[in-house]
Amino acid sequence: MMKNSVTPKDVAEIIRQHDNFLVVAHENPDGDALGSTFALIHFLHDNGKTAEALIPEKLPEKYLDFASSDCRTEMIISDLNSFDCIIMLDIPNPQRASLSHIDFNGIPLPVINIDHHPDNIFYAKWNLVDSKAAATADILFSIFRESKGAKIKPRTADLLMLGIVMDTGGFRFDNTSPKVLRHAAELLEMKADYHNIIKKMFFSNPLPQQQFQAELQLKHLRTAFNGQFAWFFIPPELVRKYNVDMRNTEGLIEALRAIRGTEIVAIMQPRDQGFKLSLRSKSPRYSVGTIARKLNGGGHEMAAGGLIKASILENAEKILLTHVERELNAL
Ligand SMILES: [Mn+2]
Repeated sequence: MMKNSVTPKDVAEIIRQHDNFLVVAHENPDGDALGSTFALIHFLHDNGKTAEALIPEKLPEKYLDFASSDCRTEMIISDLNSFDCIIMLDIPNPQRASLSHIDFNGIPLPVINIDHHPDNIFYAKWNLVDSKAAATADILFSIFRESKGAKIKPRTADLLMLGIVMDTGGFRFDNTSPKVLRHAAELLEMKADYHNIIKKMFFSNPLPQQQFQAELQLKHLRTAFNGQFAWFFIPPELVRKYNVDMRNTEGLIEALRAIRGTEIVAIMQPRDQGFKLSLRSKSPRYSVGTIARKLNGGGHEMAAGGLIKASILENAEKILLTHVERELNAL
C-alpha cells in the first residue's frame, strides 16, 4: 500500500464531507480526462454540491457536445479560496495538471488524486490510484456506487461511458477487463447513450481530416525492424494543407496499430525544443512506458508519450529507433 492510499468508499465519504469542489483534468485532455471531469461535475451537482472544472485549453471539437457549462479556462491562486476541496483526475503528477502554473505544494486545500497511471507519484492528501483500472472514469464509477443514496443520472452515466470507451479504444485494447465490461453494461442500464458516443467519437471525422490521414499514411509512414515498428512524423505543412486542428486527431495512432506485424508504433510532431512523441504497444511484452520514461515522458505500459530533444528530425528518429530496438530485443 502506497502512502495516503484511499479506497473508493473512502473517497465517497470524503466527498460527502465537503461542499465546494474544483475538478482538474490534465493538459491536452483526452476522452477519459474530459469524460471523467464532466461526469464528476454532473454527479456533484445532482447530489447537492457545488463544483467547477478547470480546463484551460479549447476543447477538441468532437467533445463540445459533452462539455459542462461550469468550466473555467483560467485560475489564479486567490480563486482557490472559493473551494474547499480539489479533485485531480487522470493526472499522474502535478506537473501534468492544468494547474501547473500554481505552486502545487502551496495550495491551502485538501486534494484528492484519482488516477490509473502506473507512474502516479501519490502527490495528494488522499490518493486513489488503481493502475489495473481501464480508465479514470471506471474508478469514478466505483466511487459513485459507494456513495450511499446518491443519484447517478443518465447524463453522468453517459460521460463515464465516454471516458471508458475512449481509454479502451471502444473495448479493443488490452485494458478491457471483465470489470470494465460489467461497469459498461451497468452504465447502459443507467441510460448511457453508447451509440451516440461511438458515432461522435469514431464515425464523425471531418472530410479534410480523413484526407489528411490518407496522405499521411500514403507518404509519411515509415517502418523498421521487419515491420515490427511503424511511425509517422507529421509535417507541419501537411497540417496546414488540410487545415487540421491537431487537437482533433486523438486516435490517429490507431492507423499504425492496425497494421499486421507492428508491435510498437509512434507518432512524432515538432514541439518546442524537439519532437513530441506518442507511443503505443500492441502486446504487454513490449513496454512503451519504459521507452517514454527514458525520453522525458511517461504513461501506461502500452500507451505513453514523451519528448525527444533534438534539433533535426533525423537525429530524433535515430534516438527513437535506438530505444525501440532495445525494447524489441529486451526479452
Ligand atoms: Mn485515462
